[in-house]
Amino acid sequence: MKQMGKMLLTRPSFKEIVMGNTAVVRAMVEAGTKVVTAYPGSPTPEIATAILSIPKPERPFYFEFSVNEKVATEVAYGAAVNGHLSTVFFKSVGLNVAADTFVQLSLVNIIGGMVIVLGDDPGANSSQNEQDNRHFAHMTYTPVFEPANPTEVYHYYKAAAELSQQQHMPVILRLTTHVCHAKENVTFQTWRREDYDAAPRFDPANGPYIPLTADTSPMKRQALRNLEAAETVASQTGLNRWIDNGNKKRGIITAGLPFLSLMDVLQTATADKPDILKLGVVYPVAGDLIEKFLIAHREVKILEELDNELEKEIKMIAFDKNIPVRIIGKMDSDDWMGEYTPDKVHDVLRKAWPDMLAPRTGPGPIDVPVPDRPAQLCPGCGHRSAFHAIKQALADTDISVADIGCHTLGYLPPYALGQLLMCMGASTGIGSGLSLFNNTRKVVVFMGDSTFFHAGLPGIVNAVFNQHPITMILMENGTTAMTGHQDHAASGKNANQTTAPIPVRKVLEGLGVQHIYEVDTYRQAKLTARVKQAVSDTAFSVVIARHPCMLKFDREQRRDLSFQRRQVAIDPEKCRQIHDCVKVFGCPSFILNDDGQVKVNPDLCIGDGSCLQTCPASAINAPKPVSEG
Ligand SMILES: Cc1ncc(C[n+]2csc(CCOP(=O)(O)OP(=O)(O)O)c2C)c(N)n1
Repeated sequence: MKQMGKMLLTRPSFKEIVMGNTAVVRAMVEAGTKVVTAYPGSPTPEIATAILSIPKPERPFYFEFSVNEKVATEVAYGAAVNGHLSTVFFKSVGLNVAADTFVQLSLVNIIGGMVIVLGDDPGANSSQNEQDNRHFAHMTYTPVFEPANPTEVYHYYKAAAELSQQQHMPVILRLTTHVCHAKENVTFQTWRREDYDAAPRFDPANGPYIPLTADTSPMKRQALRNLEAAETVASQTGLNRWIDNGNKKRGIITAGLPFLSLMDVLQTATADKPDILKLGVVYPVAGDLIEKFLIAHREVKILEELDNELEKEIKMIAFDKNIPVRIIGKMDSDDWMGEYTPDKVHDVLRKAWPDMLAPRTGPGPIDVPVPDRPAQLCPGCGHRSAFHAIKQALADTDISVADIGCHTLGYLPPYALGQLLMCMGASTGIGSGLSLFNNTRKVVVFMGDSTFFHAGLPGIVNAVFNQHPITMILMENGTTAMTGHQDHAASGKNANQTTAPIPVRKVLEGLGVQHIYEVDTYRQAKLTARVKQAVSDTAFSVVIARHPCMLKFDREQRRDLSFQRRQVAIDPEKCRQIHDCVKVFGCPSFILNDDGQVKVNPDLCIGDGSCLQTCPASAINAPKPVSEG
């Protein structure tokens, strides 16, 4: 058993330095969670890594990557109404995909309990936006527990599971990027594997489970009653902490990462430290506790990342209870954005109370100049070879639509393919719209193979059904590359066993796509020819541009001790310093020196040779074995 897997099943209490994403898995084990589902997305993929480190026979719960967040939510819900404590986890924007199911969860009697672990992404480190999913909680009367560090992740998951099991309602454990990835020495409690009665306990009499017409009102009433009960729990739970610094004038109400940053910043306070109310349950808030805190201070600053959800709740309490307190919320647009790092919290607090903190001196960690590290495709990436070839097939005026995945990076120079981007699977629909009233500019859309199954199919069906004459380039690399190589429906493997791959081509044929071309992306001339042909088709056409993810392939090869590394080299005799390898093909393995000579970076080149065809002077020598120094 892998080390991490062993650790996660350790029976006696122990201490270990772990990420929030690992701590939550131990909490799942201890809480008796029986079903866990997910769709990969940063900042949560390491939760799956930790789960998969426990070999399947030892794993105390069922785990799957579902094809998208909505299906993952439905599988977890189905298990929960059958009596099994379940959990679904995904990234912030995943909730948009799951929403059509998620918004009904609070209406139904979830007898087994269900925790929704969300990875929100303040600062949009790896997302299309920095949406604050607390809004969804308010809309659906769903409680939100928000930890600040891995220890809290561990305890809060268990508390969320308990509340969910008690009230039969969904509970959100809201993690953010920092909380997922921060490491801490966490003390874990003992765990005993209990005998589990897995008998299916679904009973329609526990319902109604059909939220329709006359039943929706009583169901909503029940959801509101559950929320009230959750507020009582929120008030009584030890998850809210009042830190008394003896300050009768000033207090701060905060939660999550801002709390940690606040503790850092207050070390340099030049005035009396304010009292702090750190909320662990951020929705519904503990009304009585907040009322007492407001009464005890003349000024209260609300310190929260992203939107002003706490501020609104707290101002309502002050208004309703007629409490004479100055509540300081968001002060300008900067306060609404980004992660609340210590520098940010320093600036936000100084706006409220300039006397409490001296101006920041010197650059903060985020102001320190660092070399640019633009996002780029890996050396040997099949997507690069594809973009290089596809560019030759299109006119400058043609329109290309990107989708979400590693291939999104095609929008960057030197390829500049993908002029619009929205969300997973959206490229085909957007491209279809762009093709209307447009007889002059070809429309090409990109999509990855994981996305194809996740949200790509409806747009394709629509294009076939409504006869939109666009070309889709399906960038098939056999994996969900961008989020760390999770398997998908065409991979031939799921999280638990080998499985028959669902071939993309057959799916397309089944959907009625008439024009399908398949090319290995390393065969650039052929790919260019196929794309030219596809864009001249008058119906919806698909080019399957296939090449395995080379990062995954290369890593797997290197595990073999007899693996011999290979690299290309530039032949200085032949090189005419045209620099297409750097400026047109753009592989990061090539370094352009000041004297115009091109060198190969030995740390980066994987010897795939996809660059050879791009040099007009044929100055790149075929990959040769390199001796390890
Ligand atoms: C709704 C949603 N869920 C998850 C993600 C995280 N995510 C980013 S790209 C991607 C899929 C990438 O796989 P694929 O489409 O095969 O393209 P590849 O990266 O392999 O080129 C995922 C799951 C997201 N951005 N949005």
